[in-house]
Amino acid sequence: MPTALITGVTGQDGSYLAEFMLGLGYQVIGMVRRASVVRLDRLEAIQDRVILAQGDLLDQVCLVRILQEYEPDEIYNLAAQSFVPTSWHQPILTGEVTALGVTRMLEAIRTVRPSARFYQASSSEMFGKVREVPQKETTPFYPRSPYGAAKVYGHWMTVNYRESYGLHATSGILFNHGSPRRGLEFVERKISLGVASIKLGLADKLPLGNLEARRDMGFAGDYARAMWLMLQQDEPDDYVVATGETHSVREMCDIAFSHAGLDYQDYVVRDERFFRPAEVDLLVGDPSKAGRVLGWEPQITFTELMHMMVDADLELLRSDERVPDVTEMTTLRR
Ligand code: NAP
Ligand code: F7E
Repeated sequence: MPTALITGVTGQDGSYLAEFMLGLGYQVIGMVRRASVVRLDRLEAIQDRVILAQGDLLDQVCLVRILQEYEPDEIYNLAAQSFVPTSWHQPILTGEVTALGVTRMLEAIRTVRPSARFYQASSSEMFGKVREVPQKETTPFYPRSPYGAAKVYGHWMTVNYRESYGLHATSGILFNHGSPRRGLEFVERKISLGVASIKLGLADKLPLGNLEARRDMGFAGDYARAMWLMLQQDEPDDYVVATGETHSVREMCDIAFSHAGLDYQDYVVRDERFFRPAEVDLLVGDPSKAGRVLGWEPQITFTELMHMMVDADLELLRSDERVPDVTEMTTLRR
């Protein structure tokens, strides 16, 4: 039974990847950082089958120890400070975790587990102010946030450890992907939860920032499969994972509100606090290499994703569960 280590296992992607790999027969080690209240909600269905290892990307020694103890065959580095607005509030932390954290893991691998295959969760945010449309593996980077810059560093360190030390180190350049498990502060989840709240009479407005930004957005479950496929290749490489379509935040609103029988124009209000110091206006990926080499293609369309998320949030709000209001935590003063 091969062993996989997943950092960021408590996150959206970590939970989908862990589920997928358990289904393939892997032993899954999930790295979890210490918190005063441990949140394993996304792992509820598989918690008894994932081995949890306490660790943090800020701590080099614990990474070495985890690799020594579990001897993983595959390592998926999904942990990051992943919310772009927070990266302006906490640029140093974002650099420590999202950028240097990659080097800490690569150094641990090089030192104690050089045979392991490594996956780095790179991001379309690296393309930022895009130099080419659509964006592909060879498109130059122009990050527009501390988060984007940190991901560029992590990407290049992955490439450098591959070329310098011969590690099987792969960078997956993933475009936006959501799901019912998406963090509440990301726009597609904020919209789906907003629609559900309005539909059930729990809110009457949805404050949003830039409605004209365009994103290439797929379903997280499809993207987890692509991560695994990348590490099954004989040679490590870089891959863009995307749908090839782009949609504005306005279109996201239209699709989500319409699904609940509502008109978004009656509820969405412009809120300056959600505009960013620098915006990424247009992302659209060219996933043809992933299709050709990995045989990967997305199964869930953008519209299906938005419908799935609205339905899941309606169900969530109809249950007794309390949903925290994260709005005030995620605003940005310019
Ligand atoms: P997410 O839901 O925000 O999950 C991030 C994970 O990282 C959580 O498990 C979090 O743990 C963990 N983490 C944060 N700081 C850590 C630290 N210092 N040490 C160890 N773990 C830490 O993110 P996601 O959407 O699943 O994304 C997964 C990865 O893909 C991230 O690297 C993200 O930057 C990247 N990415 C995401 C997208 C997307 O659209 N979703 C696209 C491209 C790339 P806690 O639960 O304890 O907070
Ligand atoms: O913003 C606009 C906002 O925060 C998307 C992360 O997973 O994908 C994600 O980063 C767009 C931006 O995601 C609101 O200005 C308008 O243009 O959902 P987001 P992101 O910044 O694209 C990449 C690939 C990652 O790697 C990241 O980890 O939506 N927008 N109004 C808003 N965004 C938010 N969050 N909230 C609003 O009210």
